[in-house]
Parts: sequence; C-alpha cells; structure tokens
Amino acid sequence: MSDQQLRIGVIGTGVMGADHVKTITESVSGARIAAVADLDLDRARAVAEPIGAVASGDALDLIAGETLDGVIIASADRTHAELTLAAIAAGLPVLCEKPLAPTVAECEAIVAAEQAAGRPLVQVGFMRRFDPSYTDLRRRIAAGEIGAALLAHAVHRNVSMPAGWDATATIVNSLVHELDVMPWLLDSPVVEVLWLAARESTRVHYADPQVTLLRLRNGALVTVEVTANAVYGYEVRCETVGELGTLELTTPVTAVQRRGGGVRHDLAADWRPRFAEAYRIELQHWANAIRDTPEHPVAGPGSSDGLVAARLTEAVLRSRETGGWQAVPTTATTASPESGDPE
Ligand code: ISE
Repeated sequence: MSDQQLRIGVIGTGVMGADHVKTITESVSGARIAAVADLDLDRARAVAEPIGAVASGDALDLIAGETLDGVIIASADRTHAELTLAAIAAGLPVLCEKPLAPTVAECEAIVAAEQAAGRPLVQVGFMRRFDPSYTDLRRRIAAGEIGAALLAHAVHRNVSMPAGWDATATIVNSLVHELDVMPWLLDSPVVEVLWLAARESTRVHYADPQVTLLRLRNGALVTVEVTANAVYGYEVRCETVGELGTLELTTPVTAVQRRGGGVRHDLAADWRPRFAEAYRIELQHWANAIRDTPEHPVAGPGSSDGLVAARLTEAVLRSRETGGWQAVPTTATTASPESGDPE
C-alpha cells in the first residue's frame, strides 16, 4: 500500500515546512513525506528521521535527485523563485508557500517558465482560500445574502514578530494574504491601493499597526489592518457590509467559558492552529490533483495568482513611499475549488 502513496518532498523545515510535514504525515491520505531538505542538515534530519524520510542539506539535490511526485517549498521567501523554477524544469508539481516570490519580475519568470512547460505545475500556498469560514463567507456573499457587498473590514493580527522584522516584511509576508483573499472573497480585482501608518507603537521601531485601503473594480472598498505585534493573541477577522446586512467570519473555537462574571474563548498563539483545517484541505486537494489529474496537478491558487499578489504588494510599497493612492494593473483572479472534504 505504502508504495502507492505519492512521494512528497519538503524544502525548508522551519515553522511552515515542519507543519506541512506533520499535516501530510498525520492527516492527508494517499501521500507521504519521502524527502526533506534544509540548509541546516541537522534540522532536516530531526524532521526526516522519525518518519523514515531522506534528509538532505541541498534543496536542488532533492529536486533533481529524488523520485518525487511533488515538492513543497517552504524555505526563505528569497529562495522561492530559484527553487520553483528548478521544480518546473524537472517537471515536478510544486506547492510554493506565499509569497510566490518577493518581486513581480521573479513571479513573471515563473509564469513564463510554467507556460513554456506546457502544463500548470505551480500552486501557491494561499491557504485561506481553503478555510471553511472563508469559503462559507464567499459562498454567502456570492449568493446575495446581504445584497451587493459595498465595504469590507479585514483585521490581521500577529502576537509578535522576530528581531529584524520591519514594515516591509509586514506588507510582503502578512498583508499579502489579504491582497490575495479579499478580491477573491468579493469577486472583483483590486484597482488601487493606499497605505497608511497608524501612530507607532513604542514597542517597535517601524510602522505597526498599518492600514491599507483597497478599491475593487466593482467599486467596493476594503479596509485592512495588519498588526505585527498585537501581543494579546493571533486573530484574523473580516466583516463584509452589504446593501441588506453584514456577514462576518467566525473564528473556530473549541469551547466558550463563562466564569467569574466574564465570557472567554482562547485565541491561538499563531496562525497554525487557526488555519490547521485550511492547511489540511489545501494539502489534500493538492495531493488529489497530482494523483487524479496529472495533466493539471494544481488545485487552487496558481502562479498567476502569485503574480497578481506580487503586483499588489509592489503597489502598496509604492503607496508607502509616495503617500498617495497607487493604481494597479487589473488582472482577473482565478477560481479556486470551494471547500469540502476531498477524501
Ligand atoms: C505568516 O507568514 C503567515 O503566512 C500567516 O498566515 C500570517 O498570518 C502571518 O502574518 C505571516 O507572517
């Protein structure tokens, strides 16, 4: 049975790489981790050995040398383009963590290489598109429950960020989720963006929180708050205001406590527990696509979505420099599967 399972390689065994190894090993059917690579070979070994996978210190060796059915790229953002291009050259389906690459030029090179390869090979790890609360929200907005959507408020708060983090990292690494998911949610591309800084926290020396306004082609406005150092817990919220009412994302909680005159539900410390189900569904859809539709081994946001997000990211960075609205070239977002358990 085990040799019928897809053989998946994982590059990068930091927070997300290790989490994907765990999710595939414990919760995804029909696939197993066969190889793991990290510049830190000891770290790769620590992840690989308990599950009987091969460990390597060289990502390009893993892509070229192992007989794999797919590769997950979860190494540093600056390595994404080179490794994704290598996977495409090897004809290997790839799930690349977001951002697809930090610059528009790199994303364009990936889109061009994939087109030259003659079949889609690249999926981008915008896992929110698989999150049951986001897909429910999207379905109900599309069904017209609140009439036309006019405005949406998105809130994205991390507990804290490591030393070396800055306002650019918040845009490239955190805001990018909102730049992908909000036009997908409201089914209209972003045409212009405006970046604004709040009063700066005394706890860090860069703009935090920050607010970005997105104007969609259908005229809807989106306000996005991203806070890198919210201290109190990890939280993602979203409320859409329509002509007839509002629809709001609910955060999955296990139980609500009422005690001592108060009501309490606990928040996650980071995104992994909050989006665990989204990651599981994302990885299961991806594995199923590799197995069932080898001519199209992509089951969600692809390289063109990564490119759109990179264009938006660069527009936000320009708005931060100029202090004004920045126009964005419009490109249609691609459809992704609705949530559902593909097993
Ligand atoms: C992190 O890299 C992620 O992808 C998380 O989903 C996001 O919430 C966080 O802001 C990012 O830094």
